[in-house]
Amino acid sequence: GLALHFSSVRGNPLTQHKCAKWDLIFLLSVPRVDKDRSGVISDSELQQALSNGTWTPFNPVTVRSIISMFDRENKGGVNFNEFAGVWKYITDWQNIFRTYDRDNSGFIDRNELKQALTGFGYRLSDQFYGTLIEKFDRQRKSQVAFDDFIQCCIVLQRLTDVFRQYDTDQDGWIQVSYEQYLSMVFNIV
Ligand SMILES: [Ca+2]
Ligand SMILES: [Ca+2]
Repeated sequence: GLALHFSSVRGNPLTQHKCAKWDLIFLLSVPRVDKDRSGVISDSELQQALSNGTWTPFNPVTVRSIISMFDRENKGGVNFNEFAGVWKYITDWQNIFRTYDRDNSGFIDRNELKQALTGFGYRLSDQFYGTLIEKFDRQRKSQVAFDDFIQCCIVLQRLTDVFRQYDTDQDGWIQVSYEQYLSMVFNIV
C-alpha cells in the first residue's frame, strides 16, 4: 500500500465491516506504530509506519513536517490523540495523491503535478513545474513519489502564506527590505 501498512490487522474479520473501518484500523494500529510503547509516536516510529510506494524510506523531512504540525507541546512526537490528526492528514493526502496520479504509476509526473496544484488554486508557469519536480524529486525519476509530493505541497503552501502577508494588495508582487526578506526566510527555515 501507499501510506500506512498494517498487514497483521488486515486478516481481522472486524475490519471487514464497512462502517468506521478506518477508525477501527486506526485504533488497532496505534500500539503497532508506537514500537517502544512510550505513549508518544516519534519521527522514526512514524517513518517506519509509512510507505511512499517504493523501497526507499519515507522522506524524513516530510515526517518531521507532519509531526511538528500536530505536536502541540513540542515534545518531539505525537501522543495518541494527536496521532489521530496525523492519521487523517496522511489519509487525506493519500486520497489526493491517488486522485491526481491519473495513470496509477505511483508517481506524480509534471503534468499530474500541474493538474493537482492548479486544482488547489496555484497559478504557476510550465517552466516552474519543471523547477518543482527538480527540487522535490528525491529519486531522480523526473516525477515525485507520495512523500515528496506532500513535501512539495507543504513547502509551497508555507512560502505562499509568507508571501501573502507582504502582498497586501494581492497583485502577485511585493517590495521588501533586506531585513523584511530575512524575516520572511526565518518564518520558513
Ligand atoms: Ca514511541
Ligand atoms: Ca502518475
